[in-house]
Amino acid sequence: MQPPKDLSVIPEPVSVHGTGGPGFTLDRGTRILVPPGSAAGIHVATTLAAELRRSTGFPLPVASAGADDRDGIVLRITGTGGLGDEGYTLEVGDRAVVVTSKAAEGLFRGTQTLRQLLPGAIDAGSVQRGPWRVPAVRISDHPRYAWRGAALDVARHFFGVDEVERYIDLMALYKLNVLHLHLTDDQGWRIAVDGWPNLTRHGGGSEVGGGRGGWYSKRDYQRIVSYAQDRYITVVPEIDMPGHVGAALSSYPELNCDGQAPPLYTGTEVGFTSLCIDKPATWRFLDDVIGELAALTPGPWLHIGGDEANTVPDDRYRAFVERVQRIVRAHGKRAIGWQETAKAKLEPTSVVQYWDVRSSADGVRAAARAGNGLVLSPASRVYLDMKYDSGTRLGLQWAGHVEVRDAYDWDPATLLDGVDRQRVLGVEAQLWSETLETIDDVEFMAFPRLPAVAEVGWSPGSARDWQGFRHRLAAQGPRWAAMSINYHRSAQVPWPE
Ligand code: IFG
Repeated sequence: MQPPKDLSVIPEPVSVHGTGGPGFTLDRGTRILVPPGSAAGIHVATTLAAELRRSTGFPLPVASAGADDRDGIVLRITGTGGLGDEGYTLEVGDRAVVVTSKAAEGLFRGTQTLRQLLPGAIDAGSVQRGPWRVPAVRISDHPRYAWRGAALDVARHFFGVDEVERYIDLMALYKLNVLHLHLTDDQGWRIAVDGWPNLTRHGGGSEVGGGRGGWYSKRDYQRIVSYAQDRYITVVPEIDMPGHVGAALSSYPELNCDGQAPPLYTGTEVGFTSLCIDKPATWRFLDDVIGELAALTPGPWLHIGGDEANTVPDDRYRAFVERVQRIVRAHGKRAIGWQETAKAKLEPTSVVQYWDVRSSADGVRAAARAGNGLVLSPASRVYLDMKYDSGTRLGLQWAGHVEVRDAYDWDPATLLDGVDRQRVLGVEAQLWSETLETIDDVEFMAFPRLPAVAEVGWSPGSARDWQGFRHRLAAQGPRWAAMSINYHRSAQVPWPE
């Protein structure tokens, strides 16, 4: 049976069927039932309960499901199933909503769909009037790509823990599962390193335009990591090297070839800095930084940057990348680098992130042919710091204007010809902060384009079409208003009045 016409779930699930009947109504007596003994399942349930209690005012107790328990929101973990760890089924009857998955991660993804099946007011931060109806549907769903990322540049302008947690909340609603934090650049160093305290004490104290900057203590960084983990989002920290290192060079004279520490840079040019590749101090520095960051990062990846090292000759660059990969491996992590790193001999587990649509992708193709995985971030599609159009106050435009449809209407499987589809691990939206100073700025550039990229990463290519998406996007407007998201009312989307 056809699902209700006004259904708006983003990303579009693999399959949605109407099941007839009145559907389910959340009320004061609703309980959230979890598999007995599953700590992860209980965690998913308590996260959901907290969100639903806030806007309904209902008690929504979390309880262990008895064998004959049928009523309420029932979360089930099967431990098996072809939909994978992130896949789930969601069945809405008149007495229960049942979310079933092989693993707790899939339950969490399914609860994001449940949120979107409820009226947008369910996501408000205060008690709203119901009724809280869930339409009678049966959904079976699982992601197309394993890597569905969003990158946030906290180096050009610093964003505090609360602001990063807000961004994580917005990512989670659209089933994104990788947060790439661009922690270091010419304008700022944002993560404390015990062995090199000046990196933050000096290098963290500024930003583009000369503002006060800021940085994460190890405790702050761990808060971000656990907040992300609670939402099944993996943090991928980036220490950009050998270029984009002005804040580190300004913090330690010995890192500079001439022994002189330049002043902190507050402009927005790129490509003019580099580590002093032949100095022993540089390699002590890199081993300490990578080692301390790896110890703080539960995820398997460490991003080594590698972009725009314009002052480094190719042979020195290749030797640098090859040596840094070995350090990353020695600290138990796998390297991911921008597409320039494909010039070097990559380790089998290293991943190449494609971004620069102005230059040849032949190196990326060669890496894919050699078996390396790719993450696709084509700037003309997913660089959300690009202006929507010439009227956008914020943002840059070196890759052109990126409207919502540009971010949506492309296929990662066919973006780069001559690349085996199996090599594409997924997609990642970038948000560089040269022109972004507040979380409102971040939200304006990320919404509505981030949900578009999320659907590109999650939904089957066959299920995606721009006309259908733009209407589902419009129906998210009231939800974003309820969440106080400062979104751009793109003229491409038929927003409800
Ligand atoms: N390219 C630079 C970023 C940032 C960006 C702004 C990459 C990999 C332009 N490198 O994107 O640091 O300046 O759009």
